[in-house]
Amino acid sequence: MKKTLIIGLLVIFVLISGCTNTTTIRPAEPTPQATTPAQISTEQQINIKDFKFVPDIAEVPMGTTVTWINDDNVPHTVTSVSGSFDSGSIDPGKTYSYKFNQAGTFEYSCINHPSMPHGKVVVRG
Ligand SMILES: [Cu+2]
Repeated sequence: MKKTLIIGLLVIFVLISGCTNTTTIRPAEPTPQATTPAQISTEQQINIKDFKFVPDIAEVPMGTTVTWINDDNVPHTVTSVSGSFDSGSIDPGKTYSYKFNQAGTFEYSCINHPSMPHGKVVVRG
């Protein structure tokens, strides 16, 4: 008889706590912080070393400024195959930067060394 009472009380307790849990109003989730406005500013570096663009394919988000660094001992150029950009001569140790504001694949070469493998910048929209 006593056992039944205890079990009964336990059942009631479980029911009450169950109900309590389901009716508890959870604190509001913290509102996500507003992300930085649309202006995304990222940078990508490409080295020109041993007559190669490293990396030869750079995938970047739109709006990225790509900077080429001439790590060789001779001048190179970064010249777009489609004509959209051209660094002119980049002396050893110097850099050239170009900001990509349009999505697409931009292939470039070095005018001084036509045998150099072309590089590519792939800009995601
Ligand atoms: Cu070159």
